[in-house]
Amino acid sequence: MPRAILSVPEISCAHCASSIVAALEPEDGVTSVSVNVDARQVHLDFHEATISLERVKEILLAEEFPVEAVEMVAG
Ligand SMILES: [Cu+2]
Repeated sequence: MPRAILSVPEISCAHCASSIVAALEPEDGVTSVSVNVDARQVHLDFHEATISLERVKEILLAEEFPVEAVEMVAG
């Protein structure tokens, strides 16, 4: 299962983190979401066959958290 680290510069506080988790966690294909506020990163485990990274970016953009960069890590 892929794991992505998304750089999201707009993350500034715990409220941002809970908004992001609330937006992504219910989505089919998302198995784990965590937010590192200090690093302004979202750590995401997901099933690529069910949800694309592009869809994840759209969801975050709709919440006014544009994704600046994506790093894929072994998962
Ligand atoms: Cu905030």
